[in-house]
Amino acid sequence: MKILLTGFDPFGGEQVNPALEAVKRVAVPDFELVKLTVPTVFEEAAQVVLDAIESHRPDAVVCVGQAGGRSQITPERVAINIIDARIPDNRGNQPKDCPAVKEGPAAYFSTLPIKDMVSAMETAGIPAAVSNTAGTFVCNYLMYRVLHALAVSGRQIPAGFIHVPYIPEQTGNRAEDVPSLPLDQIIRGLEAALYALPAGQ
Ligand code: PCA
Repeated sequence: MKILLTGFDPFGGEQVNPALEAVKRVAVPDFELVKLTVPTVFEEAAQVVLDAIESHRPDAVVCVGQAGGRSQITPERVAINIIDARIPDNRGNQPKDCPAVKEGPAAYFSTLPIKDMVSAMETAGIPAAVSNTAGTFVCNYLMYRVLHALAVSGRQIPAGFIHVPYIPEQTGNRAEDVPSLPLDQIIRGLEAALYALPAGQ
């Protein structure tokens, strides 16, 4: 089983992206992992991942991003066909109120086993929950573009998105209480989630 596992680069003034740091360190000996760094840039993000799907022909696609402020690892249930950027991406683009894909369907559901992934993470002692919104920034955009491309090409492989919290190194100096999760827990959580993929059981 070959899994394309992607992580976004740091954005929004952060020095690190816990998603990328975790993706780099995830190890699941039973699977072949193809790891990819994705720029936090509209369009480019989708281009890079869709190209990798074409060249590597993975059996599953799991994209990972940071959701600052969350306290749990959250497999996303749904990607919606809207971009409404609250901050600029890493190239200064800040599109508002436009579709991810013109005339695409309103939304796509994740085709990852999100409930099994949450159970697997909880069993491993890692805080996890299904999320019902991937936001309206680059993460939701990438999830939508990947699911749309797979739907259009008729390729039925599990694909979707997982958001991870900040790591304590990002939140230590803030005055307000911002939740975080240590990197090693994010790594173990992602590993547990990957083992919930059908061929991993
Ligand atoms: N999180 C952002 C984009 C990149 C990332 O890691 C998001 O949630 O859209």
